[in-house]
Amino acid sequence: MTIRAVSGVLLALALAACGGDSGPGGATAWRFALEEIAGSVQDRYAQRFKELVESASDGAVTVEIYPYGALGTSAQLTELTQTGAVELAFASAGHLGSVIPEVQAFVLHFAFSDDDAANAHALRRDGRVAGVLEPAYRERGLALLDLVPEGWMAWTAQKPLRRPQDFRGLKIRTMVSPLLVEAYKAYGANPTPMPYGEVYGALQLGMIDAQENPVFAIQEMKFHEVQKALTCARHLPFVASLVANPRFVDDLDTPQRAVLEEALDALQQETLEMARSLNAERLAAMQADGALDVVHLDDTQREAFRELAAPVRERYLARAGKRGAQVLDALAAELAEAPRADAHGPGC
Ligand code: 6CS
Repeated sequence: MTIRAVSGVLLALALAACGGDSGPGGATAWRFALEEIAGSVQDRYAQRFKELVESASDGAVTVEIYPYGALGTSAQLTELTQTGAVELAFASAGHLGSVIPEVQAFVLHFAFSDDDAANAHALRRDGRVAGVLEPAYRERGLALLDLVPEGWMAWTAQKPLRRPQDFRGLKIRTMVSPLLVEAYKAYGANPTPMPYGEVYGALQLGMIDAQENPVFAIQEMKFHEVQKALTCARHLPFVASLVANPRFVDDLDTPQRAVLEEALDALQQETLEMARSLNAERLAAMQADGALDVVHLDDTQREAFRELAAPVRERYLARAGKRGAQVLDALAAELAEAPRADAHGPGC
């Protein structure tokens, strides 16, 4: 979509705001903006959300999904949600750091466990972590509805990245949260923040050497076609937050609030499996091509990164203050209590 076309869509949305536009036959339309393209984890989540909401509301509510590219960058989607031009959007931790510094706990390497089921448990809607973050979102004009782990981040580059020395001088693209820059400087890399839509071109032109994303995204954005190796270090899960316009949430009538809550609760049971299966499927598809070298780091190799990443925690606390410390405490407490089923699920 061209910039002019995007501006046209934005203007139409701004004029239609806010609180659920009136759709065909008097149905209320909830606009839901994604940071990812059709077929992604966010798209699967949104399609299922649409199905659940439309069926439970008996057609009184319709959900309009806007995939990445329709409305703008992640930062723009967050602004559209704050103004009420869209009711719902995904806002990933990697892009939200300058708006909500506390959420950058989710980009701290090795702050989570290496068990994705335990991490999903710690991020559940009614858990302590979400409880600490809710007011932080509200103060910045966003309602936090859900925290969605989308899979392990993987590094892609022209070579496997087995040791911190492999990062020396490496131009690695990061999302724009300031703490991600600190995280990669700690490994000696040269981190380069940029929006998602620019990554493929930057890799192709050699403006950057490497990037990180969950496996499903690497495949659908075709990053593997311009990179030679994929390294799985389980250093970080990719965490997106589902946000809503606060007035939209506060003004929902009782039946619509129940429809929303039920859909979110149902999705909470389904998301981990949804992300696991998509990531495993896409990793297998990329490996079947034979062109990509896929490397899994063992615990000793991961330890070298963990040591270098540890001091970045202090930088997080300096940026996120007392509530930042509460987020880390809540995360540690949840992980300590989380049931451990499968320390190495499928995929990366
Ligand atoms: O790398 C990014 O910028 C993006 N990656 C994913 C998987 N989702 C949204 C985010 O904007």
